[in-house]
Amino acid sequence: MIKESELILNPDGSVYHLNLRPEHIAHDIIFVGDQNRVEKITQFFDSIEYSTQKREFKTQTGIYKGKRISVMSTGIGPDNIDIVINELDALVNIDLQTRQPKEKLTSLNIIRIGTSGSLQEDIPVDSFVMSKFGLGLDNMLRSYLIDKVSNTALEDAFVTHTNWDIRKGKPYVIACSEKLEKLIESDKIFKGITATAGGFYGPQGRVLRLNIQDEELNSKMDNFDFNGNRITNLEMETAAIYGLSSLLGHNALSLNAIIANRASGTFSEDPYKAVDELISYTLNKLAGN
Ligand code: R1P
Ligand code: URA
Repeated sequence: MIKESELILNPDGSVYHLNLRPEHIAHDIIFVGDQNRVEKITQFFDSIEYSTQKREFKTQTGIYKGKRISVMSTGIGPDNIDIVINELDALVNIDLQTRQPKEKLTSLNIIRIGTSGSLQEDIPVDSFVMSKFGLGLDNMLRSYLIDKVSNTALEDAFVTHTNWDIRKGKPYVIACSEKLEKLIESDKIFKGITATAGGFYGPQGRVLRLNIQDEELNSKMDNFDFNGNRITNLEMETAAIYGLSSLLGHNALSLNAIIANRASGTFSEDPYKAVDELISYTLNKLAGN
């Protein structure tokens, strides 16, 4: 039995942070970072059956063209992903009455629709990236047995190429779920390795007033290549989503609208347009159109 201190439930039986009970979620779930993006998606639904919010975690479940989908905001960063995926997994794979893990496990399909900064000149603002791999620079998953699912060849290549300071903790690399990659297959979307950082400024090499960046590391990241896979973009959730989903047996895919280009120093004039396009593309794929 899982103790009350480990799996914390609210008085109405919902999980602690997400405020959800098992019947409130679909098995196809779209993650967005920003809570205001949830309704930008569910405005297209035929009906909404459930809405809730606690802190930055807003969830709406409803029907889009006959398909039941949940949309939820994760807030910013890998630490929030730890909360969201563990509580979602508890909703489907732990009996909340008896507090026992279920024998027959359920796999969720998780698709992130996010925003991101491109590292490559030829991946401009307002384009889209599908993360074939998540490269975790954030260290979040080190408390789990991440070696079970990580891609050691790619990790070693990255450490060697960048001369990575191992005191920062070895980065982990996890692939997207093939099932979802096939669902979204499109030549409109660049594919590559998405590096996930634990912060927006320093950890992504952005200098404002604190000029203590490792320029050599930054340029080596831009030029890294592993079997034709380059590091395409930087954001703050993908590797954590891929890592925890793999460990718990869920499918995950991360799609990002490029709103900043770090190579050219440009920012999108209308970042929401690219996000909106990605939303309608993903919804139609999920609904089988
Ligand atoms: C930073 O502005 C946030 O934007 C990106 C980053 O990953 C980080 O969460 O994603 P979202 O637009 O999904 O929040
Ligand atoms: N989100 C990030 O985390 N980084 C960027 O450069 C843009 C969006």
